[in-house]
Amino acid sequence: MASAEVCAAGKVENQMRTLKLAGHVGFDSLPDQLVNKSVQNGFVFNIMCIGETGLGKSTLMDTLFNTNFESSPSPHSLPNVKLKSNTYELQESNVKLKLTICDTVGYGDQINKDDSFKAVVDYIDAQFEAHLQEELKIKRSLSTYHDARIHACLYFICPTGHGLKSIDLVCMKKLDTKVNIIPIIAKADSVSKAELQKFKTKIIEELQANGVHIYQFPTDDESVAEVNTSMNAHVPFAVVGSTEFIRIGNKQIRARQYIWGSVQVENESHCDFVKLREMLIRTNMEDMREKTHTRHYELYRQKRLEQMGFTDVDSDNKPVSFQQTFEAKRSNHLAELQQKEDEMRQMFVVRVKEKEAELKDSEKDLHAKFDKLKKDHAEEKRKLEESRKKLEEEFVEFSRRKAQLTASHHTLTLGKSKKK
Ligand SMILES: Nc1nc2c(ncn2[C@@H]2O[C@H](COP(=O)(O)OP(=O)(O)OP(=O)(O)O)[C@@H](O)[C@H]2O)c(=O)[nH]1
Ligand SMILES: [Mg+2]
Repeated sequence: MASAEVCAAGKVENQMRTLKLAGHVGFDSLPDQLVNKSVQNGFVFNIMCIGETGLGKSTLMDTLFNTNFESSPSPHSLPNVKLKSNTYELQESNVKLKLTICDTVGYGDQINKDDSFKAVVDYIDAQFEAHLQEELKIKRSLSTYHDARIHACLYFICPTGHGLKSIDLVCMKKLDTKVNIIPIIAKADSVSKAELQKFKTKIIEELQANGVHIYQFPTDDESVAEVNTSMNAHVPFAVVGSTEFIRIGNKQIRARQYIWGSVQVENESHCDFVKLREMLIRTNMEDMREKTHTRHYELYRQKRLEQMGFTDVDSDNKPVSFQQTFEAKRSNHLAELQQKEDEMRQMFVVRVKEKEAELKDSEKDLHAKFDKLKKDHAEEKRKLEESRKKLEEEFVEFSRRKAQLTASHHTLTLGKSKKK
C-alpha cells in the first residue's frame, strides 16, 4: 500500500509498505479481466511485405494464415513503386484478428532504383502521422480508430545465393528505425541446402557491416527467452510458400510439387516456414505490436513534436510544461507578427516617400518642359512678328516703288505724246 508524506524539502515522498490481506479480495482476477477485455475487443496486426514482383509475397501470406486472400499478380512495367493494402477480419476459436496486409507493387522493377524505398517510408510515416493526429485531437477516439501502423515488415530477399542487392540494404537501412524488419529468403526451394547456410551467413554479415538493425526476437521474457534466442540465430528464415496440397497418408499437406519430388512447406528439414510462423504469429506478435508503439512510433512522435517546437526541457535543462511551451510559442508568434507588421509599415513609408520623390521629379520635368515650350513659343512668335514687320516694310517699299514707277511711266508717256 502506498502512503504519501510531505517531507521537509516540500516534495512528496512515496513510501511503500507491504501488507498482508486477511482474506480473498479478488483483484487476482485482473489478468483474466484483461484477457477477457482484449478478446472482446479483438486484435489488430498489420504486416508489410516488401519484395520484388513475383517473389512469392501473396503466396506466403496465404500460407501463413492458411487461407486465400485472393490477390492478383502485379505487372512488371510500373514507372514507380506503390503500396497496396487490404484489411481482413479473421477468427480463430473466439479470437478475432483484424489483419492488414500491405504489399509493395512494382518494387525493384524500375531501371533507376534510387527512390524505391521512398514510397515505403512515406506509407509507414503516414500511418504514424494519422495516429499522432488522432492522439492530438481534443475528442479522441483511439479505441474505434483503425490503427494502421505497421507492426512487422517481412523483407523478401531474392534467392540468388549471392548476398544482398544494394536496393535491399538501402531500403532496410531507411526502415530500421521505423519498423520491425524480419528479413526472409523467398522461394528458398531454389537454393541448395549447402548454399543456403553460406547465403544466410553472407546476408547477416552484410547487414551488420552496413549497420542495419533487424528485429530481434525478445529474450527478456523468461517464458520465450530460450526459443527466441535459438530462433534469432536462424534469421533470415528461408521460406517456401504454396497454395497446393499433396496427400501423404491421410493428411493433406501444403507443398510444392516438382518432377523430382516435393517440398513440404511445414517440414522443418525442407525450409524455415514453421519457424517464421512460430516467431511471427505464435510467439512474438504482441511484442511486435508493443515495440511498434513504444519504440518506433515513440521516435516518430518525438521527432514530430520537436519539429513543431515542443520540448521537455529548456536551454538550461530545466523541465518545461506543455503550457509553458505553448505560451512561449504563442508570444514568439505574436512578436514575429508584430515585427512583420512594423517591417511592412516601414516598407510602406519608404515606398510612399519613393513614390512622392518620383512624382516630384516628374513634376519638375513637366515644368521644365512647359517653360521650354513657352520659350520656344515666344521665340517663334517674335520671329513671326519680325517677318511680318519685314513683309509689311517690303510691302510699303513695294507700294512706294510701284507708285513711283507708275508716276514715271505716266510722265514718260506724256512726254512722247507731246513730241507728236
Ligand atoms: N519456387 C517457388 N515458387 C513460389 C514460391 N512462392 C510462390 N511461388 C510462385 O511464384 C509466383 C509468384 O507468386 P506470388 O505469390 O504471386 O508472388 P508476389 O510476390 O505476390 O507477386 P506480385 O504480387 O505480382 O508482386 C507464383 O507462380 C507462385 O506459385 C516458393 O516459395 N517457391
Ligand atoms: Mg502478390
